[in-house]
Amino acid sequence: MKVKLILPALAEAESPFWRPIKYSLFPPLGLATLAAYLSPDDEIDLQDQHVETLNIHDTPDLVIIQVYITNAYRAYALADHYRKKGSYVLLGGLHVTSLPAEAAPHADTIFLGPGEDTFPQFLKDFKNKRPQKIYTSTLRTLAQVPPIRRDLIKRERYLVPNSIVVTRGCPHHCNFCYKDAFFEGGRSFYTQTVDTALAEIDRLPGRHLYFLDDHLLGNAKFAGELFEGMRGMNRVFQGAATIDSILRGNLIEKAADAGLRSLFVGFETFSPANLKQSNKKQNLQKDYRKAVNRLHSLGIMINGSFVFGLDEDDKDVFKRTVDWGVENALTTATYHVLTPYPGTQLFKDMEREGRILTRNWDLYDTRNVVYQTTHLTAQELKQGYDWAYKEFYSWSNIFKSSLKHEAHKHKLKHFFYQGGWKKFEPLWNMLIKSGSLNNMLPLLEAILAKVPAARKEDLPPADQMPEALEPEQAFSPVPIADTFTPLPILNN
Ligand code: B12
Ligand code: SF4
Repeated sequence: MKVKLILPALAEAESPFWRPIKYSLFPPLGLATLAAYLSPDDEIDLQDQHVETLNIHDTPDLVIIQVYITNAYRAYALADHYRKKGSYVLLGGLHVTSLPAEAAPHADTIFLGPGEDTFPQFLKDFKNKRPQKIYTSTLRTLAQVPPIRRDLIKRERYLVPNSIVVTRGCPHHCNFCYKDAFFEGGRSFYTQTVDTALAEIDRLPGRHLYFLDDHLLGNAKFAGELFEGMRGMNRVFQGAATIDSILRGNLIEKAADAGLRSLFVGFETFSPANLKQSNKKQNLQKDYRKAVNRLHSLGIMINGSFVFGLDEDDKDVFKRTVDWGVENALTTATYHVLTPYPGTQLFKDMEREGRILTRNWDLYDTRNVVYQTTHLTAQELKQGYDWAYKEFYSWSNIFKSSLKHEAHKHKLKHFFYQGGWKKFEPLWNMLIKSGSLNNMLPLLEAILAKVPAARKEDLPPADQMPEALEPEQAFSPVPIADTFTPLPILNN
């Protein structure tokens, strides 16, 4: 059977703010996971529209399309196209799960929730010529998951081909998050066995890994054993976790020992009222600064995530948030305009209150205001969000926050990491165009090498601190392999 798997490009691909590098980070892991259930005899073509031009002139027997909210319209158009040609079309993923009635007219079969239980069932039914219209996932386990078909991934097109997920979901229930809706009808947080996770890690070439798990430290027992098992593997990795898990016990030290070098942390807001409204209990009464210091003392860089537009936010929230990030030397910051995704509790609440202003899903990209705000006007919110990004990534703030670190090496890492991500766009584009993005991987691995805790003798004399440098100068005199830090980060 001829099978085509497609990740359609997000709407942003056509916007003037399109950043090719952001969409050349990670391969389509969900689709490669599903492909593992296909037969070795199947002729499989996996296409990711973010990194290649789609060939739509073929006629596969089966077409599998992954739908996110901002690629939904494109996904539906592709589905219609292939159905007209006589292919059998499947739609699944987050957006289909949130709005099955919207997706169903474009597909022969739709899938709600994760695919590990429903997709193999569909394949059996399809073979027996009895496929159903809808499959809803209820059995939540990663026990029998076959190895991901990574051979179908065009590794050279991605900066981070070694993305990996070893858990699904998250133990928390923030009201703006997709996860409760997606995992409805079954467990919403579960893990692989430690042995399976270690075996998958072992199969990945090179040193660098990016864990895409929502909350890598979410199950302390699993994570502790995983890090224990990874200790001898000589890996460097990045991931995401919550504030409370950073502050609790010694899991974060174990993670650092295993190779954790940068962490995505959901700070979201400083307001207890906002946290309560968002049901973000795990952040309530937690000392954000203490979490930051703990990570820095372990040489772990921080990508802080913040949401603007929660009901208690006022005009000062943007400056407060940026200043805090600079003051606390966050390496990168990801800002979001609050976005009520369909299916979430937040969407339900806002819909009940008549606050949803548009159902144009292309605008649900966390950069646009799609709901009725309270203290801020929509314009203030959008302008404040844009200002926050510009301000945090201004050269003066990049300098300022870099200098907050004690170790000289850490200062330089921070400087180039932050600058590299936001200021080197032409270089990224050139690498993508020339197909050599993946050649940056060894550099990335070198950069993620551990920064030992600062000792006094490591610090250069005050007159040699990078304060004295102008931005242009700062790039040239430093050996690039030691400092240039093009670290990929999620979402900004
Ligand atoms: C990697 C990632 C990205 C990458 C995506 C590129 C890529 N190649 O995958 C990048 C960096 C580009 C990205 C960008 C953004 N992302 Co993102 N991202 C993720 C992340 C961390 C991992 C995705 C993943 O690989 N999961 C692991 C695989 C195994 O799961 P999966 O993809 O869901 O696939 C499974 C099922 O969905 C299902 N399935 C999927 N499709 C199909 C189809 C069929 C037919 C079947 C049977 C089954 C099926 O089967 C698979 C196996 O179970 C998720 C969080 C998460 N943990 O999932 C957020 C997530 C998807 N991102 C999110 C957001 C908000 C964004 C941004 C808007 C953020 C921003 N401000 O920029 C942007 C832009 C997206 C946009 N404009 O819409 C939200 C989505 C919310 C929503 N309701 O859509 C998530 C869920 C994060 C969160 N916690 O809120 N993201
Ligand atoms: S902690 Fe993160 S992944 Fe977990 S429910 Fe909250 S927003 Fe979602």
